Amino acid sequence: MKKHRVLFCRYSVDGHDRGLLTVMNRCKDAGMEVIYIHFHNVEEIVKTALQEDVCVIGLSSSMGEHFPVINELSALMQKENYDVPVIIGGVIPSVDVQPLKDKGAAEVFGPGSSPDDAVRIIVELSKDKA
Ligand code: B12
Repeated sequence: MKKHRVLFCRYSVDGHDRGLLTVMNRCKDAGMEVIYIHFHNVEEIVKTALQEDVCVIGLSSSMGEHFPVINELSALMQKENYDVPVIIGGVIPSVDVQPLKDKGAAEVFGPGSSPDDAVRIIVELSKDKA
């Protein structure tokens, strides 16, 4: 399998990393290249994604900042004319899933979601780019 490159990020001062670490390890086990940054703003996220030429951006948000981060990221990506699928996980209420998708998230992984499903979706989303 060709390597899938994924950028995982925790936004701002969000220190919750247990779920994200599980997902990242599962991705590595599946043969993906994983790049991980944390405590970054959206400008740094987009800059890193471009530099690293990633197939998918995976955000983690557990401090109730999922709407601001998706809004800011989508706006910046549009401005830069940069198009790569963005997925988001973390402590996200189920009622927020569809609104997040409407705002640009390709998929949303809340509490109790399966890391194997995340791997499967990432492979699917990056198949044209890997
Ligand atoms: C453990 C925990 C902590 C630990 C974090 C340890 C660590 N290294 O992660 C500690 C004690 C450090 C902590 C601190 C704080 N916490 Co806390 N914490 C929790 C708690 C109890 C569990 C989170 C967890 O680990 N769950 C287990 C993992 C496996 O699940 P998960 O994170 O949801 O991940 C799953 C999916 O979401 C998915 N996933 C996650 N990210 C991503 C990313 C991608 C790309 C993908 C595909 C999937 C994915 O993968 C997992 C698969 O199932 C939650 C409450 C809760 N019920 O969730 C509060 C909670 C998240 N914490 C909260 C708060 C307020 C804080 C503090 C501000 C408390 C304080 N006053 O100091 C600080 C913040 C510190 C900081 N700077 O971040 C609030 C957040 C409120 C909000 N959303 O608005 C919560 C919801 C508690 C609450 N009910 O109030 N916390």
